[in-house]
Amino acid sequence: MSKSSMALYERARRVIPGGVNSPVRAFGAVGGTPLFLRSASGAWVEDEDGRRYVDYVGSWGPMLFGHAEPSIVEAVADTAQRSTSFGAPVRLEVEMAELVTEMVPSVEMVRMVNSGTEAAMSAVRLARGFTGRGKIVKFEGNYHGHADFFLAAAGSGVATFGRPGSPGVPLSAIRDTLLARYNDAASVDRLFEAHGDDIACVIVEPVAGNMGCVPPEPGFLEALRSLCSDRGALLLFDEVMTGFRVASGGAQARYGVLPDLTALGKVLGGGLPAGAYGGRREIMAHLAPSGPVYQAGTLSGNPLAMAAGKAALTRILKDAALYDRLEALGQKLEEGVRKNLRDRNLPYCFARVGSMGTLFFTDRRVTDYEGARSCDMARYAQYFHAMLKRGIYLPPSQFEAFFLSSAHGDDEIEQTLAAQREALAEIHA
Ligand code: HOZ
Repeated sequence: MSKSSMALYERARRVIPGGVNSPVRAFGAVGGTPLFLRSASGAWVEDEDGRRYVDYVGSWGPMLFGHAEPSIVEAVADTAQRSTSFGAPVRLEVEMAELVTEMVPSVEMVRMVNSGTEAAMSAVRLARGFTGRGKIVKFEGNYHGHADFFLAAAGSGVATFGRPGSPGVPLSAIRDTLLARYNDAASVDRLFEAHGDDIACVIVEPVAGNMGCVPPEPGFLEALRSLCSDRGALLLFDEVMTGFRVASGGAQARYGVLPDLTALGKVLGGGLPAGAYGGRREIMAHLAPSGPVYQAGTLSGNPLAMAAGKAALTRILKDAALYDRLEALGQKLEEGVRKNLRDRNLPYCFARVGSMGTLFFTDRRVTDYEGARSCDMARYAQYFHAMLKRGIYLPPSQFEAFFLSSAHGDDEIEQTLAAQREALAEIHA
């Protein structure tokens, strides 16, 4: 056990609610003391006691190239010399917007914000403003940040702590949030039947990552596309996790289904706080100051975040084989995990899309929130700690995806699989 982390956690709990600035970090679902990390490089993180771990959290997604990637660090350091914020337009914002519109197929115009939460909630406001309709459809177990109207059957920390929503969210805020079942287009159809012309948008994680990784079933995203088009509602992809992660153009490029609006974050900011939302020009033109839908932010388009994001996106564009390498790495990990679990009589479901995935402890194939919740959380907690003590840092919740980076290599995968063999023997003893 990390002595320094325990000491820091004690101090933290006196001055920070729960000792953390974002709930899932607290290890609430797996027990024990969260690791306090002090540095990281490539695929490795180091805790306050100097112990090193192969990192599969990747700051919850942004670290596509691993930690302290030199081109990102240099870009940030260089930009910081000329000010950390202007609150005025800067060249880097234009360059970033050009990169995003070049890379993400459905995005013709884009607005920068500071987080994925802000991107998703602003995109919904725009969808409502554009359509003049009030209701939204979201999927159980999907998570779009912590805006009030999203906190109904949400994934991530809300699921981790087994809450239906959150105190403080008035019923009036979620009255217009309609819930559908992930991978079940018929459940969306029924909502359209009942609420016809009142639905402004259907928001979906095209690959769910906040109830663990749950890929879309063939035809699911296509069905959402046609339902929205037929009913005059907008299709909003929350690609905060999948954007620049499952392909350079995100899930919409990987699956060939184009939404009307897209929320971005994580990889977009290269590890600095950044989010964005974008889409068709005629919709984006409704945003202030060109249109009436208001949204603003002092630090939006912040030069440090834009510099880091530009460095990350430029690196993606320069490396034509990046996603093939990530896929090969993911495949190697998956094959090893399946081999380790063979003949163990330990029910599991391994889901993976490129460099994101989840090992669920359940005897069924996980396709929706109910399936994700059927998992054996106690077993995941045992597994998590058995891996942690062998130097492998996994997400501390069954409801979060793991992430690989381009800095992971064969050595890290082999070390992970060797640790897993021992861990499985321990938890299955
Ligand atoms: N909601 C994030 C993962 N899905 C967690 C962010 C954090 O705790 O840093």
